[in-house]
Amino acid sequence: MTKKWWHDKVAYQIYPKSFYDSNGDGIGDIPGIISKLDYLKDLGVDILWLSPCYQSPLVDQGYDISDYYRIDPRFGTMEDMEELIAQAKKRGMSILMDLVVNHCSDEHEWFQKACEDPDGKYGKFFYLRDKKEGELPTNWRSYFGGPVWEDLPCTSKQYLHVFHRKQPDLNWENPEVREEVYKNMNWWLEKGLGGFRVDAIVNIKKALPFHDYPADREDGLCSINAMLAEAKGIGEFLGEMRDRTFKKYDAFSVGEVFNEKPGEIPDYIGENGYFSSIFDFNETIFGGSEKGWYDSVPITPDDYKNCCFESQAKIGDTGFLSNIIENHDEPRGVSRYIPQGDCCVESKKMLAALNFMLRGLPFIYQGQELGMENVPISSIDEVDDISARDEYKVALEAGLSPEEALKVIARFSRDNARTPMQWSAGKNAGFTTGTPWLKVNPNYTSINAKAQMADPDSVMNFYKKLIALRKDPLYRETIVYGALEPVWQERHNLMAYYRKGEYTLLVVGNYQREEQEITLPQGYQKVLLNNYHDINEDSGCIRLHGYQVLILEI
Ligand code: TEU
Ligand code: CA
Repeated sequence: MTKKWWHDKVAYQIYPKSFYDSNGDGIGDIPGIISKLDYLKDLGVDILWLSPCYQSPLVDQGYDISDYYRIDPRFGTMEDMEELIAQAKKRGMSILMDLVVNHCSDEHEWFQKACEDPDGKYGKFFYLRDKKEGELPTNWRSYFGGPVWEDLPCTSKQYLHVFHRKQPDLNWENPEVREEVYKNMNWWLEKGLGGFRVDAIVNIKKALPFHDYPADREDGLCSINAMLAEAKGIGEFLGEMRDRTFKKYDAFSVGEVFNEKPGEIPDYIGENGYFSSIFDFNETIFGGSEKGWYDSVPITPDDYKNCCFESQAKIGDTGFLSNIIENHDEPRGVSRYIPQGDCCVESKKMLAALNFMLRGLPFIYQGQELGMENVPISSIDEVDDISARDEYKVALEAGLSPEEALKVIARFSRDNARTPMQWSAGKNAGFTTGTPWLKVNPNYTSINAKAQMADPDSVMNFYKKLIALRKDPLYRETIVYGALEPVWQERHNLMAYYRKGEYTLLVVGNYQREEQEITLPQGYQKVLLNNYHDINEDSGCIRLHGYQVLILEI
């Protein structure tokens, strides 16, 4: 495998709106990020992915872009962005922006022009169909609920949006659209970006000609996945994108891809893959249902383990997965992957180590390093996330009571990850001096960065140790490139694996509150990390404490 500059890095995702507010308007901003660069440097992360901060109506919190060449004034200015790139570089860090090009905002100039002249140049930037009374062009359901078709204002046409109606899909079959996208990407890369996280990219290739699929809910509509499963040839677009943009800059790119077929992995992330890496969503997708969030099955520790190992086996040494515990679309990982009632400092550290030591590139989502948890909600009116609001309706329509539906939303709402970063025990968790745009999780008085910095046993300091271990010159090669081999996979509530390279490391986590025994006939050389202060052992037999995790050199 050819070595790449990003292989041994650690990445960190920033959700700008909720990271740090520098001017008291309640909204996190780029100057706020700049002021926290030293915090991030101290944590040890190298690559910073920023969720979108381009000009946007913020209907989907920035994933609806109305100008790809502008920073939204709420987040700052272009000068701020340039300053951020420069300040990051000074500290040996690189910035990734979010590339959202499956769709733009309906407030983008292209869409405005398409409304003015649907048969002209910009009409061809979108998927438009003639409107027929009482009939939609297809029966597809948008990701955020309802049909994907909406009337094109002041015309006799309708346009396609697989996400929100304010996110019209761009027509990637049109070479002019692709040119515009590449031009913009190169413009940003010229500014010194490290690369891009590539949003919702699996959606850019549609199965043509459009047709209906069997309905999968009472609403008579079908999931977009039915259409995507039939769409062939996305590789042509992605290969072109790679050659015209990333490749020229040796940029890092990570794709939001979750429906690749096993045989296609080398195309995606092999030597000359479309992307540097793709996210592993196996655990986040687990238990999901086409019916909606209300119908999903909770994940158990054994499921979690099997999901991780399945992904690892699938990728092998073909390339690099990007491993996540959570992101801005998911609930907090500690609230999801740790059995209810057991979420504590030890179990949070265990989850961190088990995920972080997997083969691939570790991504930390803001606040994950503090063990931030899901936020309690008492009414649907408190919820901002458009996806959660739709899923609430879906749950009610399926017959759940408002209380039950609210419980579902509390479990899955994307707001869980979007509450303001908890910097201190001060007012608004130290996030803003004004009124935060989204409610702060009330647990900030006990879970916050300031307190954790001062506590050697905090979750944050454990993350620092994990990051330092990945960078330790002695073990780096093994952790970055070493093979992953599951151990004792069939054992209940135990997740263990070897990382084998120049050294052999054993990562083992007791995924339950009860103690559990393991035997190491050959013993071990050294303890590299332990979330407890002791190891209870007796002649080759280790009695692991509840949620104890160990990283041992064998
Ligand atoms: O998400 C793409 C995606 O697949 C979503 O359907 C995701 O499953 C959903 O958020 C779950 O509720 C990306 C972004 O990460 C997300 O924040 C955006 O809303 C979406 O694209 C549209 O740009
Ligand atoms: Ca602000």
